[in-house]
Amino acid sequence: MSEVPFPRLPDVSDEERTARAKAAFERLATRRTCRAFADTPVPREVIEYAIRAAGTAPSGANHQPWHFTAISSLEAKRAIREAAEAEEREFYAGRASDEWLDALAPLGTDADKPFLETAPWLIVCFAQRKGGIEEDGKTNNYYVTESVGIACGMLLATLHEAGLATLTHTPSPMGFLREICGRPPHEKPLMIVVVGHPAPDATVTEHALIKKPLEQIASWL
Ligand code: IYR
Repeated sequence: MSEVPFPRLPDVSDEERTARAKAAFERLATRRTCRAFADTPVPREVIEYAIRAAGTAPSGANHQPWHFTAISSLEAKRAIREAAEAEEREFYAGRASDEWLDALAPLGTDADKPFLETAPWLIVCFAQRKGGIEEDGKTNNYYVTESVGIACGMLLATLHEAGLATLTHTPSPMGFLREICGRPPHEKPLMIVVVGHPAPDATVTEHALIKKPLEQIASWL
């Protein structure tokens, strides 16, 4: 086992540290899920950096059990939209429980997903159930969902920093994404991150603005 020194961190006062934490919180707190996208293009390089950022996430045994398929071709976006809407129609027409549909009501979502075609980029995020660093498809991976969840969070944060709108879309079931993206059976699609500029008339529901306060989400011992 060879080691290198821990990388240098910014040498700032606690006051400056607090200011940086507050600034980061305030920037991230302005992220809103977007459900109406403009068709304005976004350079591939932005997506490349966001995926690179996601790829630096911590992961079980550093196996990096993720794969991101970035899609800008209209043909592939259309195929995803068609398959997702077919699943969503069944979901809204009865596959989902009444309790689930009630919980979704304040979001105003339905089976129509035009953004899957309008937005310039769809990033399909896959979790590799097996493979290790070598991606041999056999070696065990660990804490896969946790690792890919963290990577997706870093992907979203980077895209937000780049001034872009995002939506995490989870059609259910989403096995069709594996076929469209040409991924192997041991990879499980986790979510589609829809990326682009918001449509000029995009809105957010007031429900989305309700955030639990610190006192509720944290306790201190
Ligand atoms: N996948 C469906 C339903 C949906 C489920 C949850 I939980 C949400 O937070 C939002 C939507 C859809 O995309 O419409």
